[in-house]
Amino acid sequence: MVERINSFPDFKDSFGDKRIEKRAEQVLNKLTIGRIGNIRQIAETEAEQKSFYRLFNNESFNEKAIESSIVNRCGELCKGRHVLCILDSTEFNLSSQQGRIKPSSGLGKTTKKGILGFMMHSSLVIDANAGSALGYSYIKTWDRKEDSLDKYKRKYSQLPIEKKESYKWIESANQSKTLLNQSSKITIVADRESDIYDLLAIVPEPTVHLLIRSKSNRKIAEGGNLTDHLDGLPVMHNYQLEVRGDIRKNIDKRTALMDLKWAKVTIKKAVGCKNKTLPDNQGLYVVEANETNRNGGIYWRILTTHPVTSSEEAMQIIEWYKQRWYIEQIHRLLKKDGFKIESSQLEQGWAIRKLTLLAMMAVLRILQMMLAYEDDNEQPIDEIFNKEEQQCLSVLNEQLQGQTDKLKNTSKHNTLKWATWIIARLGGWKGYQSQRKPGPIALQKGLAKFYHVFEGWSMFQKFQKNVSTQ
Ligand SMILES: [Mn+2]
Repeated sequence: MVERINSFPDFKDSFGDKRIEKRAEQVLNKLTIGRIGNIRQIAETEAEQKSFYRLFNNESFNEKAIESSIVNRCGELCKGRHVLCILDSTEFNLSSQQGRIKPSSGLGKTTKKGILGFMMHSSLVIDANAGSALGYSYIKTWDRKEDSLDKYKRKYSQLPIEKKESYKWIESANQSKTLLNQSSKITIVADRESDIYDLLAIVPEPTVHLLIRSKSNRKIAEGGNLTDHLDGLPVMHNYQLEVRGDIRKNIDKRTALMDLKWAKVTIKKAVGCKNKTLPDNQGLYVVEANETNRNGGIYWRILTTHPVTSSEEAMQIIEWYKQRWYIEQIHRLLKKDGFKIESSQLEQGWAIRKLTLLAMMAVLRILQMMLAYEDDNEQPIDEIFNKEEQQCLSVLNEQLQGQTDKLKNTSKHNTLKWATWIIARLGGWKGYQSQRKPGPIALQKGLAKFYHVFEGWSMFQKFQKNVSTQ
């Protein structure tokens, strides 16, 4: 049997200090159990609380080292697979903590005027065929300088891309390429903010593809621009899209009727592109999905290096782009429903940033379980739970299954879906076949309960072992 690599870092040899490594692992476990990014609340005793604060203020426990222990794990997991690297940025606003936070401690401007915070850019890695989440191939946090002049005064548009914040798209794509060089194929997926000519020209390789939402109505060598070109084409395919309603974003739940078009195009180099070494044009495919008969409905125009010559291939592009939703879920769990990073109560910006990196790993496990139910992706359990955890899950499984067939864990024993059924049941989910899939809150609650049980269970195991060897 292949030895499966667990997607979670153990921080072994990460910080050059055994005590720091052990403490970091402890905090990650506590974050998973505590379901909140607040040190005071996850620590059980005052001494523990103090030791956690010391950890976050320790300079050997640094962001670079945390990042590499997280991403290196992902590199090993990706061997031989086609992976999607879903890139996205988000910002954390620490307005409620403004009075508490020490000045010049790693926070800066945000897009909200006068509010301190920091930025994060990351790459979530998903198996393109199985649909399971494997980890991250890039994570970086940074602060925008508080005292910097505005973009106009800094002559921002004149700067080479390496000097701009938007270089993050190229840097994260390049790092993912290097880190995941053992994968069979990489597809970089990103939203409109990443529609940058430099990215289109630099990143693609025979085994590295782009799949990005188009923002600019670029000029094309075929004549005219993208919009005109697509408007001139007939609708090539229709499909239906189930839209999840979202009251906060004013989106109605509905079945959208979509028109699909695709074409091969040659995009011309952008006038604003400062890099003289890049080619004057770039061949790509464009896929357009447009909701019919609805003003302000869904409209996606996607640029990709994957060949698109049939409706199946065009639909595959749409399916892959849809998976961008998962990185938004990660950001939401970090901020709102889950870890509430924005009210962490730490006094140093650096510490909050390090905490956020650890919380990214805790959130990953929730996403992995959500995906296990969403797509039936059969992710092997060994990638998420170790052998001892699996034994404990087996015992719980017996307890949680009912007398009737309606309440049975029907998934294969070696899959994450099997474990997810147990975890979700612990979190209050009813578990009937007919019921809705478990949501993030039930999974978080269930995971917390599971680790409390597991702690006791492993103590008992050790005790029994000691007794039997005496
Ligand atoms: Mn974005």
